[in-house]
Amino acid sequence: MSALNEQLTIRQVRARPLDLALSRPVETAGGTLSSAPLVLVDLTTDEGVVGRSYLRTYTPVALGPLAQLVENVGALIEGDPASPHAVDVKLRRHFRLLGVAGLTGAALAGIDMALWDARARAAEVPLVTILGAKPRPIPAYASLRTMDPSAAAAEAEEWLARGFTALKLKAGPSGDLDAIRAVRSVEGDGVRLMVDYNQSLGVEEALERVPALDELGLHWVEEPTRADDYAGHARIAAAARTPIQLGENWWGQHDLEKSIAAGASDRAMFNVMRIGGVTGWLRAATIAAEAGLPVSSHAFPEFSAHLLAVTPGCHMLEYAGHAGDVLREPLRVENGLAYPGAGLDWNDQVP
Ligand code: SMN
Ligand code: MG
Repeated sequence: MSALNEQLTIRQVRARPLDLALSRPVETAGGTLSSAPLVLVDLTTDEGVVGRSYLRTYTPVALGPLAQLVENVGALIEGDPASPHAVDVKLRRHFRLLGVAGLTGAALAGIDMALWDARARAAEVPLVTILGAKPRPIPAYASLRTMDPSAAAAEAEEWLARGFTALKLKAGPSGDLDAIRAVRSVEGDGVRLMVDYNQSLGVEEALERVPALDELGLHWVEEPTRADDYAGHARIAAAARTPIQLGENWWGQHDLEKSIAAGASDRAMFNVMRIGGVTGWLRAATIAAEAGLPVSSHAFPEFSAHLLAVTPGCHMLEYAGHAGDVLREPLRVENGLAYPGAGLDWNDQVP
């Protein structure tokens, strides 16, 4: 099996834009998502193995450009061995002058994830196995889609009835306390609650508001202020007893390093598309472990379940199955535990 793995050669990278309707909009202080704009990536090899991944652009206006970029980048590696590390080095070198944040970083991550998926398929094992661990269930939390206090409380009840024991509420500069109290009122004992401000507070405002939440025993407060304001977050983290969570907006391990150097957060949260795909996640996981930061995931639960299983300081998986409808086998989550699955396959509705 491993011999086949060694021999895989990249034939073609195909990327298709798909603006997936969501059954329920996702509200955040950074805007409401009424659809999930996805780029579906299929990486074919000469040996017939296909690796797959998907990317998210959050706004449909970036969908076409990202799909085109993924295919253009794919053309640079046609005929190369399907080795994620070698491809990572080659593509980073190619983009040294442009940089590897934003759409470029997303495109590289999508190709990296598809390469790892291809390797796992060629070896006929789940991704977690080729990364060196046994598949194991990962503690997961449900991210609420609604911010209005009574709607959020009703949604929390649905997730608790499904067996989740950890929830995340998105909040903004107004109505946050009402929503937190409303969700708390339906929780039983032992339920963890996290609150995500999605960068919506000014630093001075957060310095008042976040320490005032300390009495509520929240499990973390996420991105209270602008994601790249590491110094601002460090001041908030020093002022609050509640742990501060950052990371979904880190583009690669260097942003993580800047955040650690500033003492900006008590926890880390990787988004596999921004942190650099599977290869970038593994690099970042080592750095986070050395800094003693527990690591959770942001979005992309299907890949994250495998990655968290090999991440020292694995904390929690964010269950936000926004892409679930395009997958033949959506991630299995039972009683608040996520089970790393097989590779991705698109369902029959995907053209
Ligand atoms: C979030 C970000 C982007 C889309 C949906 C939700 C949020 C989270 O920051 O952490 O879930
Ligand atoms: Mg967030």
